[in-house]
Amino acid sequence: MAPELPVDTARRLVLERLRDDERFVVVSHEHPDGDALGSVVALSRALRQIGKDVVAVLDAADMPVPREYRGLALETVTTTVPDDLEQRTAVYVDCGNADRMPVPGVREGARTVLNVDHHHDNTRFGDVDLVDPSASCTAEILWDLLPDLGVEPDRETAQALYIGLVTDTGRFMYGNTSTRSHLMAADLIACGVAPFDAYRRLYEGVPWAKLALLGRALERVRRELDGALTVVHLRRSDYADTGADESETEGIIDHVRTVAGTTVAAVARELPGTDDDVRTKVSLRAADGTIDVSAIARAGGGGGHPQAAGFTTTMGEDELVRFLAEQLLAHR
Ligand SMILES: [Mn+2]
Repeated sequence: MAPELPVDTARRLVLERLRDDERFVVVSHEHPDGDALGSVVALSRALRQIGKDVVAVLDAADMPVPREYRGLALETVTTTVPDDLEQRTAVYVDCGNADRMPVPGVREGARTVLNVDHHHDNTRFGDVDLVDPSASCTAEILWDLLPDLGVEPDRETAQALYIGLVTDTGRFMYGNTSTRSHLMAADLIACGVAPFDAYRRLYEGVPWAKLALLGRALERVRRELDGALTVVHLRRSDYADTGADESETEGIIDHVRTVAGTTVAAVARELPGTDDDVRTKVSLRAADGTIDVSAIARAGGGGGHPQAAGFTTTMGEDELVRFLAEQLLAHR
């Protein structure tokens, strides 16, 4: 593990590499969200704008990306790791820990590894770790680097950054929303972002199957500890019956977390696989800000932010609910 550098030192070292190196590979975490995808696209475009050779790689299993992110300028993203990897600087964006790296071999094979992220529990797996938990999103850290790289973002780059910003701040509503987030939004709008277009792409055009899955989820809500713990458990059959795909689980937790009296909200969903291998992905939210849910996620083998975290488990529904209840009581 690299020594923990002050953020401004790390920022300077990352800028040096981005300016001086010529060939890059840009990657993010598995099941990339708006910030991960927006950051991959924005950084790749920005570096190309200053003449760099950039390969942006997503795992084939993560393609195509969820419907709401298809407006991003993804045409240059590939699923193949370049064979000259040992001559490239790898930039990991929005990737909190080494277990969440879906593209195998990049970290081990690249010449240098830059780790640019805002997760407070980032495992600092890079040669240089620019980890700034005060940033609302990784896109915000990248946006802040652009002037020093001599990049004036074009409309597509600005849109990619904006999607990271809007999704990670919960449309400028979560606690990570700051003066800087709004200044960034103003700047990106000046670069040609149309907020209403971005809103429509991200939050409208909802497929009927997604609403049907939400209906199923709301029927399944369990409230434990007098409602302090609110859990939804979705089975494989729920996806088969409604026709929803996994990515359409996103957003369900935002309904659950708003219920009065909730301290921790959880949405668990069974991952695809065989009947004797049932793994469940659990997303957690701190609903009233009194508990650091990343501590619960770490106890379950995962990680994340104090307000939003997750893990994957082989526990069945009742065992999982008991585990979450115990954890909630232990961390309250
Ligand atoms: Mn993020």
